[in-house]
Amino acid sequence: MHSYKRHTVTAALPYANGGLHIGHIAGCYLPADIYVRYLRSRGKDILFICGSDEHGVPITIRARKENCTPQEIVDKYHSLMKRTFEEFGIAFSIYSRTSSPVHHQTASDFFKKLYDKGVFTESVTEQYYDAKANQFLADRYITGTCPKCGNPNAYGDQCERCGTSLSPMDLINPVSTLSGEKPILKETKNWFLPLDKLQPQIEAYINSHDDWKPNVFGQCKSWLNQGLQPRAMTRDLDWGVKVPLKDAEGKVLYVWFDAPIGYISATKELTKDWEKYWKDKDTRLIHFIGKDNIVFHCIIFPSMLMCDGEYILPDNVPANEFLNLEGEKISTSRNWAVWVHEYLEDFPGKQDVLRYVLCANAPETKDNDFTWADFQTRNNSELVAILGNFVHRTNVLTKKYFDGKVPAALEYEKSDLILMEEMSRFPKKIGDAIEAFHFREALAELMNLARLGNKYLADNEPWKVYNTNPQRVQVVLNLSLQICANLSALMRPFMPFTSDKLCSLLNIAPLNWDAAGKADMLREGHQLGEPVMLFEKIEDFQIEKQIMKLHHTKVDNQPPVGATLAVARPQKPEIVFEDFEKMDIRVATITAAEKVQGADKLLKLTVNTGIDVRTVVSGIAKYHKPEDIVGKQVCLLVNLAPRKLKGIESQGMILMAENSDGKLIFVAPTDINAENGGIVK
Ligand code: B3M
Ligand code: ZN
Repeated sequence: MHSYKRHTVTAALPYANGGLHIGHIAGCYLPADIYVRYLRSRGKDILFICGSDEHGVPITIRARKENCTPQEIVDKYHSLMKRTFEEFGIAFSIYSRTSSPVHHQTASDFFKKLYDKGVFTESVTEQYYDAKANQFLADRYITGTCPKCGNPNAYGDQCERCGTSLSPMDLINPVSTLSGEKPILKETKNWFLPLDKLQPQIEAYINSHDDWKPNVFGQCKSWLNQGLQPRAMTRDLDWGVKVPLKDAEGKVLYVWFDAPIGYISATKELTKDWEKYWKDKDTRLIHFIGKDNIVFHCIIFPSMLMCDGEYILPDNVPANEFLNLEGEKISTSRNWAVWVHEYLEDFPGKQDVLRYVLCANAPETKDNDFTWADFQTRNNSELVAILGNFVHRTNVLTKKYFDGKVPAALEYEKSDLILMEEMSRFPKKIGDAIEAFHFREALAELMNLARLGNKYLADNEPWKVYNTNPQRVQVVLNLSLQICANLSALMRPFMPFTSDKLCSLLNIAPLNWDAAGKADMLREGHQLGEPVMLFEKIEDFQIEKQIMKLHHTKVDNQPPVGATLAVARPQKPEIVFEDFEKMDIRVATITAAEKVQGADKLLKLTVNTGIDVRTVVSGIAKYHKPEDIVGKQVCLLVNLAPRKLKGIESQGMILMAENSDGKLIFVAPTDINAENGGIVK
């Protein structure tokens, strides 16, 4: 445990332009909440700060889309997110918003102080401008091709595919998202943070934190290696915190300048004592974020804090990777997401099931996948079968034999002593893992404690022993109940709702972390409460319904304007219609697929062409798993002369399109009415 006097823990301020999905929760809010709940349970002085990020282009773009004002957008989504967090049990000390007057004042003062200190460089530069819309095109108002990875849909501030932070000038083939037009260049004055000059200080700061998660530290190093560039801290926009200077009409602070200051303003709003949470060296500042926010929290915000000079710097930034959903990237625009407010409606009272699954499967070290099948399995075979089952059996047996009162443990056997010794180690094991931000490991240990309990019951078989040796059963149930009490305390950071239920079942007030580990948490004669089920089975139909919903509400929109290959190959020489007509292309369905031994690129496919069932060998193994493509309809060139590949005769060729990253994707009928054998022409 660090010897800090207090902690300030922040979780990234979500943009108030939509709801919260499981990716947000798994990436940032749940780990932060577990961490904070743990430290609170250890009696630490800790603030947990969050709020809505209500400025920036994401908000104004949404307002245009929904045909209303930015203020209406942030009001709507701020209250939705606030309520969702509350209902999901994310226990912020405060959930504020950056449109609040306190924030505007704080951000404005922060800028002014740096300005007065001469920190910023003022420069007139040419920026992209949409002549039709009469507007400068900052950040997400502009898209184009990423110069790093060729993603044709990179934003003016960031490429979401490769994570590179960009400026509009970096984009190849820039396009205005307002009009779809090619923008012109126009001069404008802005204030820049000279990150280039600050590089040595930032470098020293980052290097003193080589204990950060490898993904975080690595990203910072790669930024530093490329050499930091000055970055504009103001924008030509009308939505945001006004730049507090005379000659700055029509300009606002860059959203990434004002948003992190939102952590400070929210703290101010919460307590008069805010300064000690931000300026006292005995305070440990920790930012929980998703991986796309690393540079802002590890480089830009610390630079701002350094320039001010009075603030402490983030001591750790435990960023997670991304969570995918059913094998695909979560996407708000395609509505490929599980929305937490909808989950809460569809699974009332089951916050902890989702909390459990998202933690057990958190993208801590690499991107991970959420599937509804895994959700069901983890509920049924872990929460119900291990944790719930242990608590239930202990409770029922105590009711049956001892009227629901904790029996006395008069004489321990060796196996009991071993059990107690093992039990005593859990608070430290779990706590150490949480402190190291290894939340999955911590949760796995919690389940091991329940497993230990199940094994103890199974080994001792109180239901068999009672008739001959009721005294032995007293000991066994006493210790099993002690495990239950331990579980109630140790599960609290992860599953607070279930911990409450378990406390009411045991008829105790919530126990602190440091009380756990012992075998005297429940006193002899203590009356247990009414039985409650901690978890219940989730049925197949509930899962099927969710999967159907996902597919039905998915928006299969075409990629936005500008989604073309970075470099398209030139057109081939002209052909006549008769040339084309020679090709017999049919709709066909893949009915079986397997890997080809000794060829890591090839799949052996069985396809129903409507004419016959035949074998096709296809070089797509790198991009598609056999199990994912069975049942898929494709377009197949059926009259291509057969040829042998790795000894297998291939009787046709599947049409595929090649993406800019070389990935082969299916050119397939999208209409479910397509019939095998249909001619493609
Ligand atoms: N609103 C970005 C995001 O949601 C952002 C975080 C601000 S934290 C100060 O990705
Ligand atoms: Zn990129």
